[in-house]
Amino acid sequence: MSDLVTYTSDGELAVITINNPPVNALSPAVPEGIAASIERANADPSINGIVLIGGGRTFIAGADIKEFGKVVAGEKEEGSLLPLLLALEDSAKPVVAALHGSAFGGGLEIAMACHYRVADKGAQVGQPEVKLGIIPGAAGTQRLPRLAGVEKAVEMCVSGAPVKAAEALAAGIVDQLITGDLLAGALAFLREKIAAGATPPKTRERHDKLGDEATNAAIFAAAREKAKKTARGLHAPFAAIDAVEAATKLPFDEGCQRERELFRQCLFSDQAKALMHVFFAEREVAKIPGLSPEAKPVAIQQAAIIGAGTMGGGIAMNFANAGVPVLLKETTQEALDRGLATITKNYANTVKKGRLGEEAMQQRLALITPTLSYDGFENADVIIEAVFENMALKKDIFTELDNRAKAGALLASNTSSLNLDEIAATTSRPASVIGLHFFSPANVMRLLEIVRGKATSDETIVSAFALAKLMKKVGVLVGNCHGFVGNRMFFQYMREAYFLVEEGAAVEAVDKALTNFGMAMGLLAVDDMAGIDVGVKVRQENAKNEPAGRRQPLVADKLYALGRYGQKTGAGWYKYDENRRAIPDAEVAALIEQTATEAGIQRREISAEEIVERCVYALINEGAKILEEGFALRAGDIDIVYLNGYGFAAWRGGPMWYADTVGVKNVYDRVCEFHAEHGAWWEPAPLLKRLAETGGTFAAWDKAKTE
Ligand code: 3H9
Repeated sequence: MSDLVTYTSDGELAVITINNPPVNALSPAVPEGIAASIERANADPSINGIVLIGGGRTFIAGADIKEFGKVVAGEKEEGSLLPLLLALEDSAKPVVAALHGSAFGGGLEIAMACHYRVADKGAQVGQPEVKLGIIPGAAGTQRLPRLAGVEKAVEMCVSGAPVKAAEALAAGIVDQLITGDLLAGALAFLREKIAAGATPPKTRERHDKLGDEATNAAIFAAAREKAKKTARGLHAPFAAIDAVEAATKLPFDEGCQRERELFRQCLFSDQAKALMHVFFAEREVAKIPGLSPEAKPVAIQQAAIIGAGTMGGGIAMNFANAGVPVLLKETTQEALDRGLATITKNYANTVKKGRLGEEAMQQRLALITPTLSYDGFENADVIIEAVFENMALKKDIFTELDNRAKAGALLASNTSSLNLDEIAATTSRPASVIGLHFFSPANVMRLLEIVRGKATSDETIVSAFALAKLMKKVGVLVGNCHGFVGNRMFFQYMREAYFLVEEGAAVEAVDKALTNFGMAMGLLAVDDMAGIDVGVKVRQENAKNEPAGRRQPLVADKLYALGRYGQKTGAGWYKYDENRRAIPDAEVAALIEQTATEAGIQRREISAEEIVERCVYALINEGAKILEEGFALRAGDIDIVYLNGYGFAAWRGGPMWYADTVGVKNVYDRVCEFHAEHGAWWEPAPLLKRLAETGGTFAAWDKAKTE
């Protein structure tokens, strides 16, 4: 028997326990161990029923995702769970799956092949495969509609969202909820069934919930329509619908074969590889090599924020949402009132959408204490400065904080561009100073750049990561360079969009090429949303540090001069109707053409492919520089920044993963062409060159660094 699966008995019942920490993923020895245990129980005349349960914190979180990588790379044969599932379902002795934690993916598929399912109240079940770019591959799309009905099965397989135990009970996925000890409850449940002489039901033989053709057709059509909007560019959600449809039209075995075909198409796709990369990159990002294991995060019981503007207000909401009391300081009553009014309006909108109760809103608001003084700051465990980007002002604030904050408190700046070390140097405790770069709207965006200064201590870093977790954000450690990781790359990315329109691409053509590629928004629409005035100021600031004589964008400055600041003024690169819908503007097209002609820029047709290459390869080239200079720890970290802060499509894996997908050499060759054509902005990153010349990848570079 494998070590990962143990076999014990409780009187006349066998208990099969899976012990494959941390999440009981289905590494090969697990299905083997379960199969052997089922056989043993069936061969033992003293046993008349079987409980299958997970040891540790969960039932089974699904297939081992690492194994998929090996299958796709051809390093390993693809196994199938189907024989095990049939063995479970055909077991002469009844089998009950006892669920706690997560029964996800292959875990739920195993549970559905058992005759009964009982669940701890806190358990969750789900088919999250689409989030990895695949679909259930062990009859999940065939058994789930038989238990929960077609509509629920489609919803679960297409969204990948987990379902809580009570909902799973209502849907018919589980048969009973257990209060108290799960194993004892499962044993009692099974004894009752055996005493009643019940015939163990086989899910695959059920048809009562498979619906009729007309109703099902409407369900599938609606699901496909919805997926076109919510899963733009993704293949797996559509494959999941096809597979559930097969359950309604084909006998079980044929349905399983169809599912298998669709599963394999997805598994070997670039989308699945990219999404599995994202899964692991999200978990790697919090692992910081070299930190002292002794470094422990400070407990965050009281927070304080300076500045109640858009950023400060959003950050205060993050604390309130996490149940942490927060002081919110401003310099005038008027600014404070304005800040609180915005926070209240934001919460009220969430209540209106039905995503928050009125009482919860009041509780959260009550956690935010507005103030005009520093009183109470001495009790704060974390203080975040979120005033506008002015070094002198920030230095004054940090001097004040140094006098007031208690020892060990985290002193953070939300600067997006200023030198953190200079800010830290005004204090007597630079080890406690860190950058926390939130993205707007700070209460919504998942990304948090954690900026490590020269003197930032390990304790401060682990505390910042703990804070990110508390706020349900993904923290990424970055170095203290201009623009840090995200914006430093964004400058290059946006610049290419500006240049492309001047060279002949229509504004809407640039945006469409990028959204077709998978970006959440086109870059020029982003510029209009963020504010052309903001972009111009940032560029003017950047230009001070750039070598003279480089080509600079021209049209954005002209839009600024015309007062076309973007959405907020109703016009920017686009004009906007009363619903803030972007409409292409002939005036802008004329302005671009005139500006380009005056500057002697040769205008030409530009393909969507070139638009994507110019914008995305600019990101990759800068990302490679950042990596080699050590301002990001891993290429995967850069991907996480772009996926969570800049609307890069997850199924592309992020810019650095995308470079590997296209082939680093191909990217490098194109960068060299752009360099020859467009000059110094395109100086190839030495790391990109090296990887291209040695057949390397960013993924391998990451791996070599962590080994
Ligand atoms: C599938 O089942 C296909 C089937 O149809 C069968 C076809 C044949 N594999 O997230 P955490 C690791 S597809 C390998 O931090 P949490 C994870 O990397 C699968 N490793 O914990 C991390 O490692 P490390 C469908 C996995 O408590 C550690 O476990 N299932 C897997 O916040 C802890 O993870 C899914 O997609 C895995 N399946 O959340 C479920 N899962 O410590 C994916 C986790 O070295 N998993 N690890 O960084 C999850 O959603 C969450 O991990 C879970 C726990 C909710 C379970």
